[in-house]
Amino acid sequence: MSGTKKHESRKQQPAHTTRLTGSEILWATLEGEGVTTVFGYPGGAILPAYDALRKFPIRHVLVRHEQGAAHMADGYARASGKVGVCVATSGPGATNLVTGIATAMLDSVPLVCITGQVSSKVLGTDAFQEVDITGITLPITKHNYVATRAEDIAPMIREAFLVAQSGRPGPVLIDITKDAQQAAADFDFAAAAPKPHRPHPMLKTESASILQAAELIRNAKKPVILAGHGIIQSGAYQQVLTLAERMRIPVASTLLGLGAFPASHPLSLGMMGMHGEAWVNHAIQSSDLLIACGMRFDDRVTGTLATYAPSAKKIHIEVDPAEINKNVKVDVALIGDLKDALEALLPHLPPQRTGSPGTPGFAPRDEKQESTWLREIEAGKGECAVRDISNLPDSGHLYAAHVMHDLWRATDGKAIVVTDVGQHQMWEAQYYKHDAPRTLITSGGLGTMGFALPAAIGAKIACPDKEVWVVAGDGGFQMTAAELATAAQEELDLNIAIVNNGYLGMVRQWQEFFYEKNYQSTPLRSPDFVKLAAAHDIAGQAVRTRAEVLPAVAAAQKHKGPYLINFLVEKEDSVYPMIPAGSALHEMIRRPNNPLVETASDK
Ligand SMILES: Cc1cc2nc3c(=O)[nH]c(=O)nc-3n(C[C@H](O)[C@H](O)[C@H](O)COP(=O)(O)OP(=O)(O)OC[C@H]3O[C@@H](n4cnc5c(N)ncnc54)[C@H](O)[C@@H]3O)c2cc1C
Ligand SMILES: Cc1ncc(C[n+]2csc(CCOP(=O)(O)OP(=O)(O)O)c2C)c(N)n1
Ligand SMILES: [Mg+2]
Repeated sequence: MSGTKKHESRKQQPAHTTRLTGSEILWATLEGEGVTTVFGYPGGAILPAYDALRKFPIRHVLVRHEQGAAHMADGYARASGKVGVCVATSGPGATNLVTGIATAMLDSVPLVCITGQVSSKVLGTDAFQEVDITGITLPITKHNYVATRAEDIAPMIREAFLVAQSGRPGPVLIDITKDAQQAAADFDFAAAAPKPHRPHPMLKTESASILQAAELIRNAKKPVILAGHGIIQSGAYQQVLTLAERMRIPVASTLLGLGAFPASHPLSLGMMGMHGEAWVNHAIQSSDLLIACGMRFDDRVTGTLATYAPSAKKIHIEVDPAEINKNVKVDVALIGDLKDALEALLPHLPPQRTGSPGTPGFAPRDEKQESTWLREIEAGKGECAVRDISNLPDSGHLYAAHVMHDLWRATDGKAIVVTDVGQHQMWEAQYYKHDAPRTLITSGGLGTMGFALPAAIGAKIACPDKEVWVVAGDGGFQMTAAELATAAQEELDLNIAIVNNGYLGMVRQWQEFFYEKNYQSTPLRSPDFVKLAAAHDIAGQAVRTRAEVLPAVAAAQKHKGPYLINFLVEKEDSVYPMIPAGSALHEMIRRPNNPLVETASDK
């Protein structure tokens, strides 16, 4: 039922215009924007909106904490490529969204967040549950609005959708006062459309820069493509694949870029950075050309900037002009949408392996040189490679690496995996090979513990036919474990893997390496997670040995409804390699001795 239609008979209106309350305008506009699901939690200042919701074909997922609502909207957006929507009341409801909004901001995820606000007449009086949420979220939103009049709601929401998705995506918040929700106004969805924006003057890829970039690529002997999240956001998979294959350039991925280029492709190197593979970081350090595609040279990716890829020229293809030369000074910047920029660049590169003799500027490819570079990288794998753990004997010890590897095998590498933050997140990135975009959902920039379970709920609702796995640590899982009740209430077919090492493992690892093993406040006592699941009517089991991993995963896959596996893994294992803070990209701490060391603590 369309909210617009339902109210058409109320009054004589110009064509397409209907008289609605602000609350009805809110839902009718969301419906017009194609929203089918929102994640939220009610309260006094948003009650008029909740009262009107029954008239609209929008599914409301009742969360257990508003942080969960923001993460669910975030997971929904990352899995689907659409805008995620969350709703909260004023005051504590709104402030509970903050961590989720910041998480989306740091990873450029498009959200529209709706908050109720006290009545406009009492704004600024410290009224009950009044907080200045637009002030609070100013630095963590792309834009935000206060609506104090019903007639402003539709234009603000429509503009919010445009802002959230355009250019570099991000979260937008609209704070709607209670009296604006209750007042009536004319509603015309089409008329509320935002005026076309003039594109940012810097957002045009200069043809001179394209030619410069093409020349650098043609002449490079040791090029590397740095594949980032922007590839997923612009949908430039095919263009990046063409660039890599045509010029035979190896591809290193950021954490958020995993899946943008198929991990199983022969030119795929894997993850770069602090916990990236050693040979990937060495390749970057010895390259003569970096082609950064939709990535922002985060400090987890570069190590110390002074020593970053010292001999490499750098091409940065990026939609946000503010990112150019922010961390890494580049030789050529192509500012604009990645897909468009690559479409403009590719015709200037040799169309085939041999080039087109006679075409100006088309140098023939030097196949020998390419192979030498690829062989040099391949040779770097040798001892550095993360051990092929499928060949490891089952020593009776269960390592997180085993769990991730077996999960990858059992799901055929096709599941959407939503991780939390910590060691398990890095092991997932190392051992689960993502061949398709939007199959790894993880909080990279803010590194928000508690993200996984709610974000996975959002991802499952966005992609009900996909197999979705939560991979969380014992610490982070407890931060938002209340959302188990949401998964149960929504009867979601969601699989949950807790990598339980009895520690805030990533912090313990830093204490081990840099604080003389002073494990202050990192040993962690947890509830029996299987019993906790049972309290929610959620099935599950604990797993202690490698041999039990695949059967448990199979049981979760077979089970209809949520299923939780508590993997009791090696307690004091660390993620290797690791670049200590302040070190160069090639100065990695390596796994001592055996790739997977057995420790005394796991008798
Ligand atoms: C415990 C922990 C450890 C970590 N270790 C690592 C590590 O070892 N290696 C690693 O890589 N990361 C690591 N990270 C993640 C890291 O902090 C960053 O989040 C990540 O590197 C960012 O990847 P990105 O630049 O590809 O994505 P984003 O930060 O999302 O940046 C994407 C860029 O693409 C641009 N963009 C967006 N849309 C478009 C478009 N249409 N066209 C062109 N450009 C576009 C954006 O403007 C932005 O600049 C770690 C995180 C945690 C929590
Ligand atoms: C909300 C929040 N608080 C604190 C941190 C700092 N932190 C990063 S990783 C980590 C430990 C995570 O422990 P756990 O969830 O058990 O995962 P593990 O590292 O053991 O796999 C902590 C405390 C954070 N990232 N987010
Ligand atoms: Mg842990």
